[in-house]
Amino acid sequence: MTVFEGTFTQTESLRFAIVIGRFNDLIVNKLLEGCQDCLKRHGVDINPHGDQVDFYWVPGCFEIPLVARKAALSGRYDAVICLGAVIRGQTPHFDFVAGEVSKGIAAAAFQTGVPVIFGVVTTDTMQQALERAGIKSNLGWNYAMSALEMGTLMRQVNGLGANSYGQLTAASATQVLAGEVGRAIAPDVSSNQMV
Ligand code: INI
Repeated sequence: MTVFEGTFTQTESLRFAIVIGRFNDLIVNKLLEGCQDCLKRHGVDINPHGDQVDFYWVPGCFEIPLVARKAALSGRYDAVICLGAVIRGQTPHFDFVAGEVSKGIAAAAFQTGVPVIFGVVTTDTMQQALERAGIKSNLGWNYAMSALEMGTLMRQVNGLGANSYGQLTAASATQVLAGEVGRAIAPDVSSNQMV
């Protein structure tokens, strides 16, 4: 039996894209702050001129999936974090925007095999959005945690099984066997079985 689990350590080589919809920027900037704070406190260099995090700004949530998918396809990132805010009270097309961004983000992950984190706050009121963006808690932090967990998990999954080239990555398997990556208990890796 094998247990694969993401970790929140050994983050120095991870790379993230953060795709941010500017609409409702009061909320979104707070989510971004929480997200960056979490990454930084888990050892990620969040400097935009550094190697680990790139930032993509788009007008609103509707535009997020296109850029998120493109970023994921680039092969540069362990995870793509999508941040946005859709507030029902403000527009009759709440349902269209919320529906498209959620479907689009899910599709981007499925189509690319890269974790694409749904960091979009959808609320009925601005008050509720504020509560989720810092007044009570800051969900930006949680979204970064999901990205760390999924990014490290997928490195294990891709490394142990057939990776994108259909081959076992020996170095990754060795790391897992040595207990360096997560808590995975590796099976007979010579069998090259996908989990
Ligand atoms: N974009 C959001 O990110 N949040 C919203 O609440 C929102 N509302 O309510 O309209 C919103 N609209 C803009 C949309 O995302 C596109 O940017 C725009 O329609 C241009 O394509």
